[in-house]
Amino acid sequence: MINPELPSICLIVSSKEIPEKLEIALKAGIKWIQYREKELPRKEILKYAFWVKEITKHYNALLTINDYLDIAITIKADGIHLGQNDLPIEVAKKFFSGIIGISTHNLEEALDAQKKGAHYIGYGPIFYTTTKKDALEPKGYDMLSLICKKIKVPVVAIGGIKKQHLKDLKAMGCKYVAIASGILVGDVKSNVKDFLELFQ
Ligand code: TZP
Ligand code: MG
Repeated sequence: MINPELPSICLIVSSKEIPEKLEIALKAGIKWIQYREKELPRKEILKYAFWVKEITKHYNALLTINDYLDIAITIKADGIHLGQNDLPIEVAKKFFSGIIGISTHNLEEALDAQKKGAHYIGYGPIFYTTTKKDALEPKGYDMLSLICKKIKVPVVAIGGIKKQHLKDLKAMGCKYVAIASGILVGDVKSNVKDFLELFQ
């Protein structure tokens, strides 16, 4: 796979949002879902992953799976998202021909992921977040702006991003964001509408 077309907004969901909030978001126009589950046993995660796959397929949206390559392969997901402590990208590439995204937290990690063939990188957390339990200190805008300039594959900004940040993010050349609470807390339909209007 070479340079997949990625939608500009990735919505991160867990089992808590399946199926209601997930379906509202997709109906409202979200075209990229990442299924991310940290708490459940693997068997349960697989069940939810099949369910998300069915729903995203219905809405013609892209689906990436966080952490679990075996599950991504089993459900025929479009992509896998791996952290710095997950399976190395070189190994994932041997078994999976879909989209591979890598979480990064500094320029070195971003350059390394790009060199090893990541199709996109995640970078963050940009702001404070409670969604990720072990999130690092917020990185702010400056390094994001540099990373967006230096990295050729899509850079997906993540962590605490809300509607009010989108204008600044766009202005610094950031074309992709991954969002959980900014869309999932409150009125999902109207949040999606605002995000699409402000960022697409
Ligand atoms: N990785 C870095 S921050 C984060 C993840 C999964 C959480 C994103 O969620 P939110 O609610 O948009 O901060
Ligand atoms: Mg991970």
